[in-house]
Amino acid sequence: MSIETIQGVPVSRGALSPEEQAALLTDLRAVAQAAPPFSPMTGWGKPMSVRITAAGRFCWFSDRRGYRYIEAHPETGQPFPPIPEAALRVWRTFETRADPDCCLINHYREGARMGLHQDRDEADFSFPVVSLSLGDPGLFRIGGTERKSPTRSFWLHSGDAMALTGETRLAFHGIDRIKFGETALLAGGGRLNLTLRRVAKAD
Ligand code: MD6
Ligand code: FE
Repeated sequence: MSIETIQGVPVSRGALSPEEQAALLTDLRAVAQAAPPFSPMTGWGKPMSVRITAAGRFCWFSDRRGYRYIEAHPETGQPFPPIPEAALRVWRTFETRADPDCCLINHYREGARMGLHQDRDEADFSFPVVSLSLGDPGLFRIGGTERKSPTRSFWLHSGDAMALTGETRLAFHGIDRIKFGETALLAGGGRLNLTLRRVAKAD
């Protein structure tokens, strides 16, 4: 697996082959069965346009009280299923000190987007956040550590992995739009993004 630098971000294009993507998708369907995707509320009381669920110990959650990591599904009360092996393999190409304890799964349907945000509720910023894209292309925007910092963008395609690490670990980033219906990976179209991270301090 080769890692190139695109706009200052380490990216592994085609980190998963089409066959590996299809196999991972089967695992992700099982995750979604056990832990049904939901649309968290934003701070303004509007549901987010992406639907999310998770694998691993932690899941990101948001409601009118703010956002936080949770360890039980908000509807079923059950713990989240284990992180699929293929996702762990991708993480290990970027970070070998410890495995992630959270794999957020974002599902973008037609018109869904993700506003500029920082991921900064994890215990140890020396660990990266690793992202893996599946399905329709997404236009990823990244800036600096201030919301007003200048930004640059590049497309993430199915099977691409990348990491926010070092200088970019706390950079603002988001997804402006997806090219809905460009791939047939997901029945019904759309994009899945997995973000792998360590929420708790590694022992
Ligand atoms: C997405 N990604 O690609 C949203 N966060 O759908 C993220 O929010 C993200 O790609 C941290 C690190 C990498 C990411
Ligand atoms: Fe993020």
